[in-house]
Amino acid sequence: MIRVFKEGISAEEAERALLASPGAPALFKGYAKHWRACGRWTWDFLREALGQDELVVGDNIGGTKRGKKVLLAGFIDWILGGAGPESEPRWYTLQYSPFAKHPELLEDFAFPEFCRTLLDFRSPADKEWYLKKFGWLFIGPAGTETLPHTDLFSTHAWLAQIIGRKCVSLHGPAGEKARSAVKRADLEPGDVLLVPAGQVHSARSLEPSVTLSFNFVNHTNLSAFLDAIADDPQAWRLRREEA
Ligand SMILES: O=C(O)CCC(=O)C(=O)O
Ligand SMILES: [Fe+2]
Repeated sequence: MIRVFKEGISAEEAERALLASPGAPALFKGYAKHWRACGRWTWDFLREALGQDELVVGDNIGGTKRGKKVLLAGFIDWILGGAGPESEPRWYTLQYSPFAKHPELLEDFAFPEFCRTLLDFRSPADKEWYLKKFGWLFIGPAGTETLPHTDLFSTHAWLAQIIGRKCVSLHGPAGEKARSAVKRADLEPGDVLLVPAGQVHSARSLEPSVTLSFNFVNHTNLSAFLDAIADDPQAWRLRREEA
């Protein structure tokens, strides 16, 4: 079973619970409910604030064969208009990271206290790089899919559900195919899910959906993170160089 913490848990309680078993996924019901993003980030708001952003959408995340460039405004209109016939791909934002370009969005949420990151660099340039490379908005209609994967460089991730419902599956160790090895976390707006480093996960939206997510490093995955960089220095260099 995935650990579920009831709404109303304090930051201290959440932190204590996670310290007791740092490697396990955890769902914090309603933890983000009081963030300004929950409520403020409506479809209309996102269309207004970010509509002129150009981004790439694909037919899924992780195995995408098709991709196309869109303006977010038009993409939101397509979602709100019913996302076309079933035969059309469930287009989904791929690697959309608006937080460096739109830093005012950062005023509308806070990293959960139990997800403080050592990657939160001090210099403005490094901070901007972190926001661009490790922060995501996943936006799409009902039925979008993210295929099973682990996150980059053995980072942990926190996901906050902002609009719509989404089902995240947490899979057993690689090779273990049994359905019983899959645990489900059903996310509603305001829920926060912690996906620990190395955890295979996949996702499917049940309704038109907006999910906010950041990858992070803390003391529990720092050595795995450094190992991942050492194992693939070229990939790390590319990530550092990309603007
Ligand atoms: O919400 C999704 O579709 C994927 C989320 C995810 O894999 C992540 O944030 O690491
Ligand atoms: Fe992921």
